[in-house]
Amino acid sequence: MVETITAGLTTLLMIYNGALTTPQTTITVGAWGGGGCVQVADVGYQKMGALDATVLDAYQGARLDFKKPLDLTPHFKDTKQVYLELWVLPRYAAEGQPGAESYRRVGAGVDYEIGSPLIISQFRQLRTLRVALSGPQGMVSAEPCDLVPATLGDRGWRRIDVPINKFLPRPKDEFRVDRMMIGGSPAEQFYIGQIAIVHDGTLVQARIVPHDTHVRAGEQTEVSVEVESGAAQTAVSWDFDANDGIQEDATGTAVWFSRNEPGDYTITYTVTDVDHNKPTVTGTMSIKVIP
Ligand SMILES: [Ca+2]
Repeated sequence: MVETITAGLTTLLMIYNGALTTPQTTITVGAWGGGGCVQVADVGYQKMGALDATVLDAYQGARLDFKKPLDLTPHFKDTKQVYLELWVLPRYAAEGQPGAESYRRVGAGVDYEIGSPLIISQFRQLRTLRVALSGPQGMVSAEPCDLVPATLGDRGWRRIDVPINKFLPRPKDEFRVDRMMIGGSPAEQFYIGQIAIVHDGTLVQARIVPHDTHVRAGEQTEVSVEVESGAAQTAVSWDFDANDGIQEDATGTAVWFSRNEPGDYTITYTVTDVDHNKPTVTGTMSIKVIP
């Protein structure tokens, strides 16, 4: 079954969707090293249930064993558009949710938007995940898998898309998986609501946010782009003066532009897929610096 889960992404293989028994396999969960993983009934409005995972470091965390090995062979062939996707929710964020109708601010790192179903939740500690897959043909692992803010979903659930070609070493031919291990650091507890193999054929798109076209010499003005990149993580680099070539004067989706010399400046932005799977996007904007 192929279902659309977010714009441009389609599910190729649902590995875990809240229940330990799926049409594909039966899953047993447990600890990997000193970590832990148990199935729980209902968290953060996730109706189906979730995995309650504890990771200690990159080599200790959650373990999922598949009774019937998952055949990932086809998904490791076309690696530029295929991702292993996990939906995760920091545990304290779910515990703090007082109810759908009464969001409130509950301390550093957790912002409940009043009257909106969107809850922005940061992990307290966890910064990177490490995911390993093993089976008769060996073991592959991907690290670090960054928890980037841009992949926030509804109600604090966070989408982590790990490019399949980040898993090393690359399987040669057949690749069947009977165990998945999820570690991370620094240590944290979080819920896993869904694990799937997804396809993303979309391209990176960048849109210039309206900005000042004139600025006084020495004064700052903000320039920014809105980036849509599907499952890919991107980085934005800026050059403030195309006359002397393209360098990196600033990084980030929104940056401050300032020049001391009056004149017409061509600003160039470059949006790069950090995993180099999607083509780079560049564009320019103009600003006149007046005396
Ligand atoms: Ca330049």
